[in-house]
Amino acid sequence: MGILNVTPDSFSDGGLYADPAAGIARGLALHQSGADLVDVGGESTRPGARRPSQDEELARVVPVVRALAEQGVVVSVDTMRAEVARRSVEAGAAVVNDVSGGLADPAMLATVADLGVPYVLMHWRAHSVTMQQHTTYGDVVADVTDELSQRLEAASAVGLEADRIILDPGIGFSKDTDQNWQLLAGLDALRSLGRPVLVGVSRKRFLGELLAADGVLRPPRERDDASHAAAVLAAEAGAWCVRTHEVAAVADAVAVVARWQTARAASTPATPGATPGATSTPATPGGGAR
Ligand code: PMM
Repeated sequence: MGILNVTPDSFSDGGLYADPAAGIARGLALHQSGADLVDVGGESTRPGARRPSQDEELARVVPVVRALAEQGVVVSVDTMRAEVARRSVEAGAAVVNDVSGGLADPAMLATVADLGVPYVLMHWRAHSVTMQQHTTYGDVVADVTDELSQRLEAASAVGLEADRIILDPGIGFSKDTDQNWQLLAGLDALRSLGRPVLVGVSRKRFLGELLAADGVLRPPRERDDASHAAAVLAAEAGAWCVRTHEVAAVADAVAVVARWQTARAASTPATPGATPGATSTPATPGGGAR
């Protein structure tokens, strides 16, 4: 999944693609670099970000979604608003990616149920302004898995069935650095919910902290090598999709992981009682499971 933030204020690429023509060109470039999905977002979710109005978000997102979809790009729309999801799908988006897992807008789950597209349901506790005040967990892996499971139930209750849902632990959202690492190391727990898992680590702060020198965080645009390593580890741990700013490198890297896994599967004797492919994959348009 290639990241296209058509915002003035995202943490690593804010302002670069705020102009629709620049956003469309970037989306096409991500597609040509090997992105199975291009994720178009019009609201920055960096800690402390101000929310745009719905009209601002629509004006940023819909023209870019439409132009990319018309040119054959499989687009997901990164939004917490049901109306933006609806208008984007009408403009050609194939997937709704909601970082709030349906909590920010009470109409979201029913809207997506009605739209009939796949839905990325991310773990979330609060909007960006206060999200880092909500990092209390007993066991972060167990609690995130449990809260996602409750969201699956909420989705099912309004007719959005689990077979259309992709789960995401929400790296960096209401988590401190250690909690992010624990979640990445504990992806198996999330996978036990039986849904494909999407992981977004690209250029995030916890990598900047890992690579800090003399107490100064590594800047976002100098975190790509670490982001790629984390994406590879997530893919190896069974992530179905990884979200990245640098598609070409990550597409090559996950191709290596996939080939490695195929070779391992061929050389490993079948375990009695194991269920191959226990995680079913939603029919993501154009998307091969990675
Ligand atoms: N992270 C960001 C935005 N959208 N969507 C999903 N599903 N998962 C994520 O981890 C995620 C997301 C924030 O990062 P950005 O500003 O680089 O887009």
